[in-house]
Amino acid sequence: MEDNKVYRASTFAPVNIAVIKYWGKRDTKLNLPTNSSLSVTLSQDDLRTHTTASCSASFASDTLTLNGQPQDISTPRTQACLRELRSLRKDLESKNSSLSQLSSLQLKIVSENNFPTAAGLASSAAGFAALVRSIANLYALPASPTELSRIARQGSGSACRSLFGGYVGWNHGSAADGSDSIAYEVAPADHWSDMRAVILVASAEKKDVSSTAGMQATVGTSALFKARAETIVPQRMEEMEEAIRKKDFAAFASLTMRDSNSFHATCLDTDPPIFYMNDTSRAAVRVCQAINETAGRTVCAYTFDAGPNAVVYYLAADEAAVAGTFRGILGEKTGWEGSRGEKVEKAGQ
Ligand code: 2P0
Repeated sequence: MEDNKVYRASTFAPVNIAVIKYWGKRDTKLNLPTNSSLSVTLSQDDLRTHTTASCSASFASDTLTLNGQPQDISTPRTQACLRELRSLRKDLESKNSSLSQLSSLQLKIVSENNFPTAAGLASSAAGFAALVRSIANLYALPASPTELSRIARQGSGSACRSLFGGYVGWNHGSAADGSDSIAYEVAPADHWSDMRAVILVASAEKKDVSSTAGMQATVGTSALFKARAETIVPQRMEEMEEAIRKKDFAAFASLTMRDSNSFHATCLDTDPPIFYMNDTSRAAVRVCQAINETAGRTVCAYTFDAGPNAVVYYLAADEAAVAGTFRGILGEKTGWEGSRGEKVEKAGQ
């Protein structure tokens, strides 16, 4: 191995937005969820993380920067991802002595998000997916997206779903070591390629209550949570997979909106209550209802994550009725960031 040679690999990872929400862990160390979840991966032409991983004997320590700012790489979650990836590379090196000993070199990881970090726009999902895949590429690991999803999950639960495009499930699994808590493809993007998402940025501020802290407060105190995890979500997972298989937008939309409401209801049922949606969010719900009523059929579906921003799913044929309506009112509404607060994404990529 040349002394100061720098080995390098880069990747993009897209944001995913859940339509059946992950909220609650049965194991906080391994990020094992109490319920399964399902998401749509957005186009990586739009919201995405770009990460370059490099390693060299000239690097003194592992480092991570995000948007030019040094990050703490010593957190147990990041360390779990690095440990697993290095161990897979070590296995390869032990089987093939002609391979460079990259597993013993320090890593430099450089990430850029092209959207606000930690504002409920799934930044940790794209972030850990890109981190894991860039290092897997650097190490030339023969790991499948499923195997990488198991590793990325330990960085951030929702990250496991960003290793796949299209419509993606995440099995809660039952093994204590998390080996079966992995993401899987429900349908590829081209199965339902006219799905679109408009993102309404009510606030690009960092959220008050982190997902990790919020979901464990819900697990510990919400009476509604048990019913959601044990009964409501398992049934919705089946119904949502069927809606996607049949490309039934009305069913997809109804399940998406109801599951967002159910998730935010458990947040409100947490002691002390957690408010992620605000007045602007509720205005977006009412606009969606009005759009559907005017159309005389369901043409759009809102969903909110751990923040006030709305993601509204619709089909390309209804672009004018949905994105057009939001475009028409954005400039007039206080609370929205004017036209900058609206972004049309191609979903299901
Ligand atoms: C989701 N969210 O399914 C849900 C809906 C927020 C609301 O996954 O603690 O950042 O890193 O595993 O993945 C946000 O939680 O939490 C999330 P950790 P994560 O997309």
